[in-house]
Amino acid sequence: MTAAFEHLLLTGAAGTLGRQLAPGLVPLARRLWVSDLPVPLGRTQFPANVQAVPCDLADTAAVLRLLQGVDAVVHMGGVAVEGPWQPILQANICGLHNLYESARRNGVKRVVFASSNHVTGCYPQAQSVHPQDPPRPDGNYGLSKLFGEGIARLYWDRWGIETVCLRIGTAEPVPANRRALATWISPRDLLQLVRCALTAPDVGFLVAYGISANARRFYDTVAAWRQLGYLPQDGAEAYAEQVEHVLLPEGPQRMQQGGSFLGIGPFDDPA
Ligand code: 15L
Repeated sequence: MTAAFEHLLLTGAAGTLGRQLAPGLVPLARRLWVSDLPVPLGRTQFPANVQAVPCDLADTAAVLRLLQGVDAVVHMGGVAVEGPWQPILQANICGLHNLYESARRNGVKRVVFASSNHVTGCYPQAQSVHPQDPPRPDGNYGLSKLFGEGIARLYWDRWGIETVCLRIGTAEPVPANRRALATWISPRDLLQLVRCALTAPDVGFLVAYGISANARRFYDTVAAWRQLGYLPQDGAEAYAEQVEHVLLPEGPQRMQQGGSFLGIGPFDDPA
């Protein structure tokens, strides 16, 4: 594979998805920088030709420096689960604003943004959702990802930075319950999807659900996948016998697309 980018940046590189993706992104760039908070980054091993650069996304000046000379960003950084507002505000909202503002000032051309299925997690599981249907976030985390999609749209419309927002489903080695038979994405499919999102021509602003070829999917994936050239190799149905009896608790967690996140909160954050 010839390098598509001179200088590619992966944020959230010490997280589960960042660690999984880093080796597969190496062939795409002459220089791959990987970033995360100093402590988790220091504990993580990366391929030899990858440079690790610690950075707190909430630190405006540090993010501006981090993006100097960068052509494209795979943004996996931030809080990845439902939880109280303040940490999500800092990492997923202030951090993302810093990222896009620095991208604008540094001439970054494209961002692949790890959005989430939780942007539409309050839809019933019985309904098929298209990326252009109205958002129905299922908590603070889903709401922050909706902000992410909003800032991506703004920076495309005003400043010409392309973004593919990947509403990633359940990115785990194998599906663990019945819901995941709809939402699962395998490690190799996730890598293919991220590569497609980095290299597909003329994406402008695009939202795509990130799952494998799951027969029970909740989403209408056809148009966005075609635009990206994404052809998933795996499907959760292969695991149906093992996990379809594993159910989330009765009620919203079982009925709505966001699953277990519908069982978390409210948080009664301190004022
Ligand atoms: C996500 O967006 C989360 O980052 C992850 O922790 C899972 O909960 C996943 O969605 C999911 O919905 O299974």
